[in-house]
Amino acid sequence: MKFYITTPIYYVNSEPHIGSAYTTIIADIIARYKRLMGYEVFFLTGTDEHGQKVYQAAQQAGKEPKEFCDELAEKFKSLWKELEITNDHFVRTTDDYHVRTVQIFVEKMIENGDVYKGVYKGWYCIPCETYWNEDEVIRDGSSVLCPECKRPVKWLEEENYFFRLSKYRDALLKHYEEHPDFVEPDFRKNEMLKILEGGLKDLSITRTTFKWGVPLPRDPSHVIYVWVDALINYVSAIGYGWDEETFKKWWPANVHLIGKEINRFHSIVWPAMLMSVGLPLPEKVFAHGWLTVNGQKISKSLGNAIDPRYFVNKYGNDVVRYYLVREISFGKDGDFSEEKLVGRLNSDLANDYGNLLHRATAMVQKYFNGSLPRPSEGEGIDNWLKERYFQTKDEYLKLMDSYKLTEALEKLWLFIADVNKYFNDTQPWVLAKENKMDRLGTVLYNTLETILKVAIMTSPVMPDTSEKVFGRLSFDAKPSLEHLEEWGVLKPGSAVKHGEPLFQKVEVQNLKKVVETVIVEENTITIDEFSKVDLRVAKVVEAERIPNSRKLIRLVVDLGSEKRQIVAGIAEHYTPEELVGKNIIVVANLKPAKLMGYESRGMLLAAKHGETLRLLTVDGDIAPGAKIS
Ligand code: ME8
Repeated sequence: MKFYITTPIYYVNSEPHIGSAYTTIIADIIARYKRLMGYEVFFLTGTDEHGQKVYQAAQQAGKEPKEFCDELAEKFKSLWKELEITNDHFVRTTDDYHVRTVQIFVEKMIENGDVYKGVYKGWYCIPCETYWNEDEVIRDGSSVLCPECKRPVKWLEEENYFFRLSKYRDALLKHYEEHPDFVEPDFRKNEMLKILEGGLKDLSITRTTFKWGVPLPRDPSHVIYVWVDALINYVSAIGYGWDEETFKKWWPANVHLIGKEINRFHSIVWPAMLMSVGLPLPEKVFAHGWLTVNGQKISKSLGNAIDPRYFVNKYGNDVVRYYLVREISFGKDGDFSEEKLVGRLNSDLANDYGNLLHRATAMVQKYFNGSLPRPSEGEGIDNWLKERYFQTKDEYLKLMDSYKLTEALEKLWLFIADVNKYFNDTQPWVLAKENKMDRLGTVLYNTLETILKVAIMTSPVMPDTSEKVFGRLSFDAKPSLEHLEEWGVLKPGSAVKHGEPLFQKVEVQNLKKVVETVIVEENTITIDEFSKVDLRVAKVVEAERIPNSRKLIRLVVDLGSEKRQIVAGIAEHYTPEELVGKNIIVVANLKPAKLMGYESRGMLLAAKHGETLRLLTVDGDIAPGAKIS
């Protein structure tokens, strides 16, 4: 039995954040669960490195694109290592095998008659790397915005190659009909059906106005559209075009796990591309919701990215993983809250789970010398516990198999509450006092056997904790489905180790602002970065309005060692006469720019509030050119 699971490959325009970590962690949980169930698993993640967005980010960083991508790809890899992600491969779209496979794939689409040359006239959103039609963009005054990310789009007019996406509409609808679980959750499938029912437009799949991409072999002045390039990673990484045997082994993927905003690419464009080259479609696309902060999507470009390391270092991997699955209802959006994380840690993990193990192992240590007692014939309550276990196990497996991860943990914790009830109702401390050692041994055995089951079932979510529990219970087999199917896996007489509680509780106070603090820290700069800005006092010696401009004034300022021309948009707030003689603050090392034909060498600083604008000056007299630090 094989299972092939993928995450999106992440853009390397910026470092990974809790959003990309979320998908990767969930995929890791599913991969570990499938391994536990006995599947041979291939778990793929990686980075999306071509396209305009990444190219621009490299330029802004002053680096060659490949060098920039190498650095960022390393950051993703090292974060996944820290988060104990068990991916089997990490694909990079700049890898040679991937580039060749993209070329083979697209050439095949061409050979199959699905590509033609045309002119693309329309909008393009660089942050989303997405084409938008006139009727899709948002108009806001004079701005034209992307309907997805609400940032400005650019007008494109290029000769491109087009993929006959429209041709596949009926075949896609048929596939959706025949495979009702192809896209999940249901409400996401319905969004796709609506798009399909509205009809599909052909898709531009090459670009000529920039070069950072995979060249089209037959016409290398074109580079292949970054989304087409990226989607092909799902087959390039497993050998399409270079290792047919491996490819056959793993394809089709069992699930592409993605965020909801890229569902159209995965549930419409990608399946149509696969149909075009004659490959089977993936079994499922699962589009989960977004992590939000105060209702806003977490993303680097919105400036509210959270570094998962902060929480992992503070609480540990397992707690963060448990929180993400248990608290953020899988499939839907959910707000990231450290308070809620701590709430889950204190109640579900420390109280319900950790404390139960702690109490049981303490009693085995005290009354049985740390050796697991042999259970006797059970009573009604023991049978009830066993029944509750088998019922929970069945429900848990079923829910996990259908990607209902949050509900699976809910069910499991209802069971843990029942194990606590069992422990309290059987009153082992009274049994000890009354010297009913046989009965006490049975209760402790049953309690620890259920804890072992819980540790096995939660091992995909909290692998480190489960390892600890296995150690305490001297369970050294490789956990598997078999261990869940039978009761009595623990061997009487084996060592039970009592130790530190599994989880430490955390005080809830002072947490409210922490998420905000992390975000602010992400947006802070170092003193070195600040000192790159050369701020100087400058005395205005000349000022005049620029003819035909409502806003611009040309200033000549004295910087002590030199005089400079600066053009500033302040004519609606100051007259030239008011300016002459003022000591103002300028950024002296800004790259020169031309405004209405006038060179401006520097920028003055001003404070703005609503319609009011006031220049920054110094408090008292000081020599022109004085440095501000
Ligand atoms: O879209 N909440 O890359 P990307 C939950 N390169 N998940 C989030 C998230 C959030 N706030 N923010 C990001 C791309 N994600 C393309 C994909 S695949 C062939 C090409 C996760 O770096 C989520 O899985 O923008 C989302 O779909 C993905 O990161 C987007 O990553």
